[in-house]
Amino acid sequence: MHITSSLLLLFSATTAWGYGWVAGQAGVDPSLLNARRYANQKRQSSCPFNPDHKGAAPYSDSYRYTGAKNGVPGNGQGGIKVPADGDTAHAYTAPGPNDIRGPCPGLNAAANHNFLSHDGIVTFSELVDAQQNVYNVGYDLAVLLATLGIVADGDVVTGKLSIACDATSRTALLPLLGSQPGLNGHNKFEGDTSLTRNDYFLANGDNYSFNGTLFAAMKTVADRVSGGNFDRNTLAAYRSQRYDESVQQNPNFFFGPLSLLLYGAASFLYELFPSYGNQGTPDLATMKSFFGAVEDSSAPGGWRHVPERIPDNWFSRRAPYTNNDVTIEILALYTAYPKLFGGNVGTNNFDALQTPFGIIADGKLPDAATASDVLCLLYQLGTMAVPSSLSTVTDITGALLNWSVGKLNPVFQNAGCALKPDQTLG
Ligand code: HEM
Ligand SMILES: *[C@@H]1O[C@H](CO)[C@@H](O)[C@H](O)[C@H]1NC(C)=O
Ligand SMILES: *[C@@H]1O[C@H](CO)[C@@H](O)[C@H](O)[C@H]1NC(C)=O
Ligand SMILES: CC(=O)N[C@H]1CO[C@H](CO)[C@@H](O)[C@@H]1O
Repeated sequence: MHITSSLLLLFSATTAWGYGWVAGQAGVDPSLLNARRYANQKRQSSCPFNPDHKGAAPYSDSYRYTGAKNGVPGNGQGGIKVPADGDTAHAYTAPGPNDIRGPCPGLNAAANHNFLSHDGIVTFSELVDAQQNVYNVGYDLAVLLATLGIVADGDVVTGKLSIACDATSRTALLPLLGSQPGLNGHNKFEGDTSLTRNDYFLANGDNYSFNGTLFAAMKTVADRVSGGNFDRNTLAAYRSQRYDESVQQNPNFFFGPLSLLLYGAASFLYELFPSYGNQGTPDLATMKSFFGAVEDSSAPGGWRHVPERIPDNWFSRRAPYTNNDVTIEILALYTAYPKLFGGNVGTNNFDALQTPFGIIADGKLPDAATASDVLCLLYQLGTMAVPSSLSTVTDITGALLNWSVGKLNPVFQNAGCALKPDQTLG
């Protein structure tokens, strides 16, 4: 509790998640970081607005999937056809110009099938239910991702999150508390070295649009490494390549502890996207559907973007994909090509993180790190993240921590991590 508060103070001083790590390092020009924050503000002014906010399509008794509903855990039994035959409420519906879609293909696809609110303004419960019912993400991981998403980029008072750009007027109860940037907010949840999205700095602040050149590059690695499959070997090699490109090209490259989540997202390609999950094949056809990639020789990189879609005749993975499973994959992907945490202070001029954080020391995960160490690190990140709303008001600190501790402690009960006490603040 004491440690957490001082970390929070440290972070709120620099305002945005991530910058705190780099700003204090020797040789860092903090004005670059501020410039980036400005660009962020400017970009957010054109967030689409759909006056017709419907909420996710309700689950009927005929089509229950895992039974997850209103935030209540499902039964973890997958192998279910999604959307089920006859479940017209969850049929594919293309997003309109006023619907928000962002950097996450998994959430975009779920929204395009009304498992999340079609306008892209989603709630904690919608996120937890949809991850279980569509992909058979385990309840524990579904809660972890939804909590990290909302703490970092959403509003803990209303429990709402925009899956892309800043939609504060719709996610915040009190706009006074500041603005919530949505999942596009840089270096909160969204980070550099994404698979198919540009680094924020390299694309004038567009870190959320699908980039056909990057999709083509990922396919090239799949062809070279795994006979065209997007499996663990492919993703490990391609993530390593993306990191190296960022070091060489992006003077503002930042790779903090939260970047471990990007390894988790990479594992979703071969653990969640194939029909029957890890029992299916992570082939090109599957990736095309979930990433919304269409071959088109006139498009950049030869790939045009269309809305993300669950493939026809697709089944969710049989066993739930749990916190334990994902951290095993994070560690496997990382250790195949270990990378330093830290940031660039200029093009091809990388400073490793000097300050130890959790199990991270000397800028890297130690060789002896276990999946459960990684999981506890994620817990730590989830219970100390500074929401964007803290940029103007700092006295909701306690309530915010209480919120995420309250969400995470129940699912971390048996994870072997040192849990923070629920605080009852007067
Ligand atoms: C509440 C749950 C979730 C949240 C808040 C979330 C958020 C995000 C964000 C912010 C990114 C961008 C990270 C970056 O590359 O900079 C991302 C990437 C990604 N997400 Fe999610 N996500 C969630 C669940 C899922 C699920 C269930 C799946 C798959 C079934 C998924 C698949 C992916 C993939 C494949 C990427 C990488 C895209 C790329 O790098 O091109 N996500 N997610
Ligand atoms: C896509 O990514 C490539 C490789 O990083 C980059 O050269 C190109 O400018 C990007 N395209 C867009 C439209 O951002
Ligand atoms: C803290 O969270 C608990 C549940 O986890 C809740 O009962 C309590 O009211 C919360 N306190 C504050 C001040 O938010
Ligand atoms: C602000 C910004 O860079 N917007 C760009 C987002 O990406 C699309 C297509 O990738 C461009 O058309 C926008 O100009």
